[in-house]
Amino acid sequence: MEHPILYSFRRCPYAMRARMALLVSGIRVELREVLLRDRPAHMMEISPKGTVPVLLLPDGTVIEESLDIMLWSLDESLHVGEWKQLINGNDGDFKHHLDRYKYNNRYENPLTPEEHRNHVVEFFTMYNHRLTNSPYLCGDACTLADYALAPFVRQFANTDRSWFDKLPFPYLHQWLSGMLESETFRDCMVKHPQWKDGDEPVFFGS
Ligand SMILES: N[C@@H](CCC(=O)N[C@@H](CS)C(=O)NCC(=O)O)C(=O)O
Repeated sequence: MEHPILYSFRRCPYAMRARMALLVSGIRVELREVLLRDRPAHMMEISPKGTVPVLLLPDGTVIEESLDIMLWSLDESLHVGEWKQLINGNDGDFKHHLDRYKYNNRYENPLTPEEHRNHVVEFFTMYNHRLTNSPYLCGDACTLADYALAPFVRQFANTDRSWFDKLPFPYLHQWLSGMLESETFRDCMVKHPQWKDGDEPVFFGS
């Protein structure tokens, strides 16, 4: 095996952040597009927890957390600022409230969608404040925290686009548009058919 293998799902925000990190790092991988209801046996063998993304390196190492894929692929010069704190907040409380806002009836005893939405807005207040001082979350360049958080902010925004657009956070709006219009994001969202064992390899990245 010459290239790493990435098990991925196009619409998964964790997989998006991993794909963006691989793209900006110029790492070419064999991409295996997964359907979560029909996960490949090989993926479950190497990573029984069954979540995407999963990256299998040529030496047999399995990286099965999106953040670890990002840290492995992105140059250390992009591990800057308070990325740990921002990603912990995103993957913790932000994601908790995002899921309960978007899929409220799947949860027992949730707050109302509006209450969950308000908790997310607390994060946006902080992001917008950071983005008042610099064009990206941790400074003048697009780095780890931006790639890690943008897919989740996008998911929130797409849940009720006109409500999101009316929020008084111009710097956050500008940042999200910039991230989504970037070549990296567009390239990471190219569609691939579901991978089946025996298919010809499909490559992703340069
Ligand atoms: N902590 C994991 C979370 C990944 C994750 O939850 N991915 C979702 C898709 S967006 C998934 O695979 N869900 C399937 C499941 O939980 O069974 C990471 O950062 O990679």
